[in-house]
Amino acid sequence: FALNLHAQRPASTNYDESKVPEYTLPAVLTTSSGKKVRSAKVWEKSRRPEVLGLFAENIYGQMPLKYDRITYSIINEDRNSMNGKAHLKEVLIEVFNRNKSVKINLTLFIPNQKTGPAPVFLLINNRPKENTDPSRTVKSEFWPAEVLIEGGYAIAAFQVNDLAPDNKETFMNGALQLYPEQLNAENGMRAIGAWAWGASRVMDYFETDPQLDKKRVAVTGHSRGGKASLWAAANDQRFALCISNCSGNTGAALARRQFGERVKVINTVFPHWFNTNYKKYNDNEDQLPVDQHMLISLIAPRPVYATNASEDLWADPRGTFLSLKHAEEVYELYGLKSALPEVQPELNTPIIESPLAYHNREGKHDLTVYDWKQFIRFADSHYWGKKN
Ligand code: GTR
Repeated sequence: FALNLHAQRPASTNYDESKVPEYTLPAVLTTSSGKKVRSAKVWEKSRRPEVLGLFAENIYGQMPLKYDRITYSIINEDRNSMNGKAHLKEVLIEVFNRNKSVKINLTLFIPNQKTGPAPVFLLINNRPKENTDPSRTVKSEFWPAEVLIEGGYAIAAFQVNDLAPDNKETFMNGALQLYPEQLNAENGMRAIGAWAWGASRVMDYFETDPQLDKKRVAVTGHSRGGKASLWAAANDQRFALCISNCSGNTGAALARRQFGERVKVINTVFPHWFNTNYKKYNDNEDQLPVDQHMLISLIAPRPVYATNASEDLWADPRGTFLSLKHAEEVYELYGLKSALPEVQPELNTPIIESPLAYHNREGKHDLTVYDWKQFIRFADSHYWGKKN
């Protein structure tokens, strides 16, 4: 997989800061009719829906909201997992629409030491299922469930293939079965949209579980999963926090910088991730009516944490930091002051006590225990004002 992945990176990829072209970002606070947005009220009433619509139309596709029925069954449960520290629930979520259904397998650990409902981290898992092993025979840094339980958090995950197999030939064999009209639409939902849709169906389940604090659910993802976590939080305001790890192009990084991965490459290698309209922007980023700072802005006033790894220039760490910076003006409409510095922080220096949070970890493109420990600090500080 890794070898293959690097073979798909063109020799023309730019990693040189001095070769980043000059660019002008679309103004997040100016409506399409040229009106300047000066209040949270006007943002929410007119500009926010417009921006959300532009992302759906040009990139991620529509987000279907209706379905006929949803059922939840606990298929396995252990009140004494992790040596009594956690309550394991394996939940089968089945969503029905027009005589078709999709099954989402959720793994969930809830801390036993907690009085009252527990806040939750939900990972949109784009790695093999073993990374979220319910039996804990396999322990992975990618989803270090014990660390989260120790920190007082419930931890949940579902695998993206349940919603849309990550494959250009078979991605439609999942949530898209419920919405076949999406497939023929140029602005229709595709794989990343389906994964985000799945996160919302998991949220539907969380709302029914009295052991969980549904006002404190963080949606998290790594890389392609991190693109989906941003899109999920933009659409579904029930997510209290959004964390996007190494999400790069069409995730948290600015497209117009044309640094590392570009729109044409992502659309060529992963044609099933985004809608058909997005292909118009191949080698044509400047024509996009949005850039990724506007996706982050859609999540305001809820906190967003975007992270990178130093060796992962493909995901443009600097472009991710700048994207957060350009979202600041939307948070300011809510009276929220970001603590991000003017220039990209040093490696391993998380800026956490801020509605727009950032770190660039030393090392490779991955999700590690270091990252998760920062996510816990981020949630602690936003939920309980706990200082680090
Ligand atoms: C790469 C892709 C990136 C990122 C990554 C991943 O091949 O170019 O956009 O999503 O995969 O998901 O690990």
